Amino acid sequence: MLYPKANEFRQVMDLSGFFDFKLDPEKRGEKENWQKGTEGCRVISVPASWNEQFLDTKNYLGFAWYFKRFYPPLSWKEGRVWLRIGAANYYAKVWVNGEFVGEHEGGYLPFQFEISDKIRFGEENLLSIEVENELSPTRVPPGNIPPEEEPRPLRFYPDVNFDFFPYGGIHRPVYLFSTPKSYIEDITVMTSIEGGKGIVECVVVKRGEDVQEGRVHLEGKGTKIDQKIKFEGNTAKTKLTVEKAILWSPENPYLYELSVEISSSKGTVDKYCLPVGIRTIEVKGKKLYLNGKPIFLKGFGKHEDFPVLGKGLCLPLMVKDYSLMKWIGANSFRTSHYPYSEEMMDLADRQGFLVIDEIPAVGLFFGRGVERRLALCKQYISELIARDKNHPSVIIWSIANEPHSTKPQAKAFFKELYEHAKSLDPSRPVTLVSMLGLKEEALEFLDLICLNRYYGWYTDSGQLDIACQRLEKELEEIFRVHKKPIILSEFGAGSIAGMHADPPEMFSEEYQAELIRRYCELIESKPYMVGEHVWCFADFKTAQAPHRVILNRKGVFTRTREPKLAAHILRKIWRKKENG
Ligand code: BDP
Repeated sequence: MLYPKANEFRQVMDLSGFFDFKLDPEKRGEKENWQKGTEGCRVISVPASWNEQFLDTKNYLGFAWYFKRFYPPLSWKEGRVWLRIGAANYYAKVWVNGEFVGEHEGGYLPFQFEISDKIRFGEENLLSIEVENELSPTRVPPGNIPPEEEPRPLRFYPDVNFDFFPYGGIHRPVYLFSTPKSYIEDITVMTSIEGGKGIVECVVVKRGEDVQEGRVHLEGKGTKIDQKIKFEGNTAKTKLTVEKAILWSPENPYLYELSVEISSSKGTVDKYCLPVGIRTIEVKGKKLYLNGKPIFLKGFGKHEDFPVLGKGLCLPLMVKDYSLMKWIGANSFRTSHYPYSEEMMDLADRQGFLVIDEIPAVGLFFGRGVERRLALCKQYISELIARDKNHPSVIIWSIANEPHSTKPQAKAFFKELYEHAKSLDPSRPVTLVSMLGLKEEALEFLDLICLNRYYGWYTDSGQLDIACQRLEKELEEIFRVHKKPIILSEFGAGSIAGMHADPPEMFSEEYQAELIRRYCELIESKPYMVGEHVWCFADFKTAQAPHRVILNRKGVFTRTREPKLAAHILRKIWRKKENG
């Protein structure tokens, strides 16, 4: 799925901004034809969650409607017109001028529909989007699970089976864009290295019978390659060889520019440009290799989360987060616990961050409705790989976070997801982020192991000596059994900024800093450990429960991005390593 980009053949119109908005708690909208517009709306901003824009929507879980009036440019008449929504949580239905155009389940991946036959040129058009964020055990991520099916000592309000706030609404941009009638539907790029040469394999998929051929052009420092492509059916494949390739890496995130053109007998009909980073990623023995060299991941689990915006895209915040991650010496992060925006992935490519890209499979359980959850996870994997396959920054796919894999069918469930991901992308390692450790049977077939541990916090509270002993013992055991590289994908402690204690005590900045320091020291002493991701980058909003103080406070930055003591300590640890 290609991100909408403008050039001489394609135009993009951003519909983000103010929309008309109306809650529909009784689900009357569709029956009463709100798809054609309705009275009594208020103004809402898109992209952003609805929860904190008003006083009465904070905990709203239900149906809501968004309306926008727009004029498509007359110059789009000859081609095709598309509508694309970056993400809407959780379920969206779309109408144009009262006519249904499509629907999408899942809150964190883009969806698009061709609307050429619904649009009216020279007139005002109406876009209506119904979004609904009810919690249900058969959704992924799940919520409202009856206690007898999934016993939990602490339940959140709202009743989510995950530790972040169930924000609702249109969270990413809404674009109208045009393509020519015959157009480039998809491009897949895979890179490898042979000696000093970079190999760039491209697969181009087109639509349009009049198109039989085209060209691919790759350009960069000292490189200019131009190659003809011929379509067989709708697909054309080619392989480009870059002599003396400049490899993409965190130290030098070099991007070549690939441009693909397709042509009919009348000449070029469509074009699409894509940045390409030439790199390899591989698990071998107990190490993870980037471009054939062992790499150690330093970084965080994060969230898309900020006051008022909720989970809405905010570009300045994104730039700020990357600058803080650079400042602290991180080289990577995990998109815990759902795919982040496409804009975030573009910046990761440009700034040289390594990303563990995760589907929204958090809080999975294996009771009733498991088939539906499996189908959804497969859909998310397909959509995520289609969206992010061309990003050099993405080095690992994560197929779940902390599943409650206590039932026997969990192993087969994850085997199916693992094989699905591998069949779509054989070039990247696939993992699952586990809390069960050796009891997680999927560790047998995953390419590498991601483990979350909270010794010294949820267990052995306040006792860092014991915590570190337990961690060491467990890591050694897991490696002895599975002989695979391990990333400690979550560890940390809550701290309330400004709270101090000496000797360190839970919730003080000192305790959080000391726990993180000791964990890092231990992790870095083990040759099979290939990464440390602190939980969490910044404090974030959760649903309400007795173990949360308005926010989850495990951020090394506050929710508004002020550094806590742990940030300064991590900076010392991570920057020291960088300097040798
Ligand atoms: C882990 C989860 C993460 C939580 C974290 C915590 O993966 O979503 O926020 O623990 O409890 O279990 O802080």
